[in-house]
Amino acid sequence: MPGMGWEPGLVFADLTPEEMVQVVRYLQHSLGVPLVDASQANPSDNCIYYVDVQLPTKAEALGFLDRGGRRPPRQALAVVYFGNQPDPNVTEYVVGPLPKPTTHQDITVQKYGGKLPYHRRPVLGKEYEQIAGYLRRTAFPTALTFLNRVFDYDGTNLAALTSAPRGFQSGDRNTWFALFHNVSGYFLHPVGLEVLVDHSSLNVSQWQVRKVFYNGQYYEDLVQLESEFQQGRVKVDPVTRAPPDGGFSSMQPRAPPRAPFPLQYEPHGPRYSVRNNQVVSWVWSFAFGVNVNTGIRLFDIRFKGERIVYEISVQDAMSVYGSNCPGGMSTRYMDGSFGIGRFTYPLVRGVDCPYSATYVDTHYLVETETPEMHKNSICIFEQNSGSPLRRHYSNLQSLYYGGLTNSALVLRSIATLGNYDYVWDFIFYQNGAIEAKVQATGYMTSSFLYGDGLDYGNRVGDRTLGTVHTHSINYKVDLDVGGVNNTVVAHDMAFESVQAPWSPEHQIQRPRLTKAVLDTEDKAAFRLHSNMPRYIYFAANGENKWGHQRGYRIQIVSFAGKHLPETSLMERAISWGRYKLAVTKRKEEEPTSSSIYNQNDPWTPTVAFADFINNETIVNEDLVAWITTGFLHIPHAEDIPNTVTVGNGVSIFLRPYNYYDIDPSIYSPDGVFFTSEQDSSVCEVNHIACLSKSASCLPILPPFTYDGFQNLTRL
Ligand SMILES: [Cu+2]
Repeated sequence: MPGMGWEPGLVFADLTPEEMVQVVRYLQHSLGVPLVDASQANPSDNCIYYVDVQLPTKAEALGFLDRGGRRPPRQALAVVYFGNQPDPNVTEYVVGPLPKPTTHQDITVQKYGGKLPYHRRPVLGKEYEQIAGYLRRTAFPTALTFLNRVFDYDGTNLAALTSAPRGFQSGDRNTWFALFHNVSGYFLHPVGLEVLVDHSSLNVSQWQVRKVFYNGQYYEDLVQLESEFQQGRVKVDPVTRAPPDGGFSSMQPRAPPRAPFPLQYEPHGPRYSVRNNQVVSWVWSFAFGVNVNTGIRLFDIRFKGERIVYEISVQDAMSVYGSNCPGGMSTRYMDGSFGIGRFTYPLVRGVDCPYSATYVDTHYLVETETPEMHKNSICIFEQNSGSPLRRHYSNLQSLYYGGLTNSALVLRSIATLGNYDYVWDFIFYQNGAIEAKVQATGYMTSSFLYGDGLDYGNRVGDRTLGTVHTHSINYKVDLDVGGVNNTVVAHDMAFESVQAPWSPEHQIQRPRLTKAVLDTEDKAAFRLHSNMPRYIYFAANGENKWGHQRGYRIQIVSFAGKHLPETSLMERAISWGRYKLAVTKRKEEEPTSSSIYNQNDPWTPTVAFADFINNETIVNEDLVAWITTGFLHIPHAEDIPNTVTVGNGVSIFLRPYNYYDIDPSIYSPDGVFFTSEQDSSVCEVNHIACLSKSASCLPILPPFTYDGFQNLTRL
C-alpha cells in the first residue's frame, strides 16, 4: 500500500489483514507475557481483545491533506485483556509504525484518566460459551425433573439470551439469562425461565446461580426450584414446543415468488468510483472505514472539492427495556460495547442493497489472532428515488418545465446485534445535503407473558410479550464549514404584533427572524425536551455572494423520548442521550461520546459524555456536533416475525444554508429544461428523450452469490 500512488484517503483506512497479522505477531513477541487466543481464553488468561486502526490526530491528517506535510505514520490500537496478572486489567496500546511495528505505548491512563479495571471488559464469546456450559453441565442438572417435565429439556432445546448491564454496582458481573425454545427466531419463544449467573470470578469453577425466575416467582437457585416443583408448589404454565422452523417466528415467505420486483440499473455503468476506502462521484468524495465497536465512520467529506465534514461517525446505539421479567426489566443494551462494526455482515444483493451496487469487503481482528473477512459488508450505490429533487411546471406567462431527478449517492452497512438489525445509511444529495439515517429491523426480543405483562408491551404470541423499549442512537459530526473554525448560529422565527403602517388601527401578527450566536458549550447543548431553535447551523468565517455567513445547517428527524431518568445510577454512562444536540469544542481527548467499557460498569462510566460540556467558548473554534436521534418501540403483532424498516427510521441532515450563492444542483448534468417552443422529444433539447435509444438494453447483472455463512462461530 505505501509508496507510489498512495491516495490521501488512505490516511483514514482500516487496517489491512496483513497489518493486523503484523500487530498480533509484534504483541506476541513484545508484551513479555503469555497470550492465549481470545477464542480459547479463560477469564484468567491474557488475550488480545481486538486490533483496529489508530487514526492520526486531526492536526496530523490535515497537515498531510491540506498543507503538504508528511504522511502520518500508520498505527494500530490493540486492546489487551490481562486476566493472568496480580492486578487484572484491560490495557490499550498504540502499536506502530505499520507495516512493521517496532514500538508499543500503553495509552490507557492518558486516554481514560486511570487504569481500566478488568471487570469493565466486554464479555468474550468464549465467556458466553463457558456460561452456557456451566448452565448445561452444572446448573441445569440440579433441576432436571422440572426442566424435563416443563420444557421437554433434552440438553439442546433451550437457548439463552444475555441481558446487560450485569448487576447494580461496579464490579458486579451478574447476568440474567432468559431462556427460549431453541428454534428459528428463538427470540420470540420465551419459556418463562430466567437465571441470574454470577460470572465475576476469574475462576470459572466459582461461578454461581444467584437467583432463578420462573413464571412470575423468584427462587434462590435451581435446586430450590426443583424441590418446590417436586412438592407441587410451582405454578407451571407450559408452553407448547415450537416446531424447528419456529412456526410463527419463521421468516420463510408464506407465498411463492412471482414476477421480479422493479430493479434499478445504470445505463452507462456507475457514475461514481470506489478505490480502496474512497468514493468519488461528480460532486462528492469521501473516505470510509468501519470501527470494530462503533461501526461506519466517514472522513473528509467534500462537495466539489471543498471539505464540509471532517468526520461523521456512529457513536453508540442504546435500548432500554421494560418488562415484568427480570432480564427484560434490567436490559439497557449499549450496542457499541457488543460491537456494531464487527457484527456487520455480508449484504444480500437485491434486498439489502440494489442488485447492481458496488460491494466492499471489511476485515476485523476481534477475539481471535487471525483476521476475519466479512465479504460484501458495505455497499455503495447511486439511488434514483424516482421523484424530483426539485421541479417546476410553468403555465403562467412563459410555458416551460424544469426539473432534476433526485439521484443520491449512498453508502450502507447493516449490523446484526443479536436479535435485531440496524441499517446504517449515509446519503449524499446533489444539492450538497448529507443525510445519516438509521433504520431498525430484525427480531424484537420478548418476555414470557404472565401477570401484569400487558403493562409492558403487547401480546404477540401464545405466551410472548413484545416488550416496550427505546432505540437511541448517537452520532458525532465534525463539520468543517469553509475551514476548520466555525461558530454556531441559531435562526428562528417569532411573531411580533405591529400596527399596519397604512392602517395603524389594525394589528398585524408578523413573523420576524430571531438570530443568536450560541457562544458557549452550555448554550449549544439542547436537552431532549428543550426548545431548540429550528435553524441551527455551523457558520464559516467567510460570506456568500449575498453577504451572509456561509453555513451548514443541522436538522434532526427524531422521535426519541427520555433516555433514562438522571436519578439512575447508570445514567452518566449514557448521558449523551440527555441531548438531542450538543456542540462542543473539538478535542483529541474527547474522541467518542461512549465507551465499550460503559456497558459492564455503567456505574463508574469510563466515558461520561456530560463531562464534555463545561461551558467553554465555542466562537470561531473547531467544533463537533453530537446528535442523538431515536424512537420508542412498542412491539405489536406486525413486528412478527420481524420489525419493518418502514416508519422505524430516523435521520440527521446536514444541509447548506447560504453556503453557496445558488442551489448547486443547478449544475447537475441530470437537469432537464424545455419550453413550449421546443420539441421535448428531441434528444438535443431534452436528454431524457435519448433514454429510449441509449438506455434500452437489458442490464447485465452479475450472478448472485452470498458469503454470509462462512467462518462463523456459533455461540
Ligand atoms: Cu425495537
